[in-house]
Amino acid sequence: MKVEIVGVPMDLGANRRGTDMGPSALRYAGLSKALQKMEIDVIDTGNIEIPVPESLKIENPHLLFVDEIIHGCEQLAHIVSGIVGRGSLPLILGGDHSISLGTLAGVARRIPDVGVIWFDAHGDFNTFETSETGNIHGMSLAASCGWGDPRLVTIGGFTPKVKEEKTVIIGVRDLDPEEKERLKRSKVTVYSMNKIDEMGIAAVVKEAVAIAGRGGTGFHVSFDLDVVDPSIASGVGTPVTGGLNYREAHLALELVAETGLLRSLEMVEVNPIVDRGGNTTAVLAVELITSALGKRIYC
Ligand code: NNH
Ligand code: MN
Ligand code: MN
Ligand code: MN
Repeated sequence: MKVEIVGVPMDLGANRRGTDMGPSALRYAGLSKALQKMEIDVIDTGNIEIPVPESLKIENPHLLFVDEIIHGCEQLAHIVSGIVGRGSLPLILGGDHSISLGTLAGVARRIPDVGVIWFDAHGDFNTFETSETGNIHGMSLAASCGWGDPRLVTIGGFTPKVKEEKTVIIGVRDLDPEEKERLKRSKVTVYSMNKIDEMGIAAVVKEAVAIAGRGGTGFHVSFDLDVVDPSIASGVGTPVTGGLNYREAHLALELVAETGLLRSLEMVEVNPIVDRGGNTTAVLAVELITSALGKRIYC
């Protein structure tokens, strides 16, 4: 397997500074070495250039920094599409979750019927009309499914990137009121935390890969680190209690790896400046990446 890493130092889509340091934090946590140890052929292509918010003016409070986010996502889409076209697996390091608009545009250009498994405490299913914050990271899944601002929806030149029927969210425990109604009306499959408590993470992930992987075209995994419980992943912008524990998070990605259907992977929302344990959230993210890419404890 060949993996190509792309860093996206983006925090324009979130309400707090710091996720722009996510790519550095993951590299500092030993990402490339960990993959080389697994005998994965890994290339780090470096970072995309993203402006800092201090250099920008807010034009639209309902779609904060929309122009700059679109510009960054168009670049990312181009790079990711190139990686998939070469037969490599793109590993995208966020950055806040708005970058998925670029990742999915790049993947879906090459794999039109791609599925998506979205690990997140949140739904990211707002539009500019339902968002209470104007932060685009809370709109990225909705826009990828074709809902919201026309410019966001058409990043990469086509819409939708993914079909709701092949979209699954896992780990949700914080939805805005109108976002919840939108999700209920959609064909997206949602496994909230209480569903995971009830069914167990293994059963949930097995159903999820069947839905996202239907037809055998494969799926993208978008992993927002805030899906993990803040007691072991404090370095995220919007922590919510009651998340996945250490083994649940690993098992979920181990089961993903087993399917052989993973086409691309992104790890987002790591914010090292609010991490209470040093760089432990990035260290955890690196460990989780190795699980998703096939590292096994025993068999
Ligand atoms: N739902 C909120 C919003 O739209 C919060 C989103 N925050 C996230 N999403 N971290 O994953 O602004
Ligand atoms: Mn998210
Ligand atoms: Mn989230
Ligand atoms: Mn809110």
